[in-house]
Amino acid sequence: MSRAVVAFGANLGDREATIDAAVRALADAAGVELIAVSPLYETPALKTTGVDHDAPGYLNGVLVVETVLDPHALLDVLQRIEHEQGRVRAERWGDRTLDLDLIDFDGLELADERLELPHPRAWQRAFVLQPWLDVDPDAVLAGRGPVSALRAETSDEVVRR
Ligand code: PH2
Ligand code: MG
Ligand code: MG
Repeated sequence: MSRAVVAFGANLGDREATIDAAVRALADAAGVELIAVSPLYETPALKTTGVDHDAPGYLNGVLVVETVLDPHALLDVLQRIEHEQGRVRAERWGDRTLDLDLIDFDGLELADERLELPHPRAWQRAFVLQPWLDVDPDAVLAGRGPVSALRAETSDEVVRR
């Protein structure tokens, strides 16, 4: 059994309904057991050009799962759920109905053409670190250290729902 942290984000459509459906789909996926769901946070859209207060805001949070799947098989499940929830892949960091990102998988460090673990930008995003801390105050990000210390260094705005 492995333990994985999955971050979710949505900034188009009925964000909460989409997230609810995604959480249910992940809990129902073969070989995946849902362990924890974080509180939801309202966060301004981060674009490649910086924070964009004119873009629709995100609802962000994280899920903890236990799984018998390997990281790539879990990624397949996440991408299937994104697709089912109407995700269209357009521009990088563009608006989306649902984004599911694999953040951590048993503290594994790997990088290939499909997947980088841990998620390469998680360490600097309060919208990932804060909900992760809520469900696991002792969490550690592989290669970076305690999530609590990383969170203290971030300043992007997260407002708990
Ligand atoms: N995800 C992105 C880009 N920008 N901004 C917020 N607030 N929340 C996100 O989840 C997010 C983002 C790329 O995945
Ligand atoms: Mg993302
Ligand atoms: Mg993604």
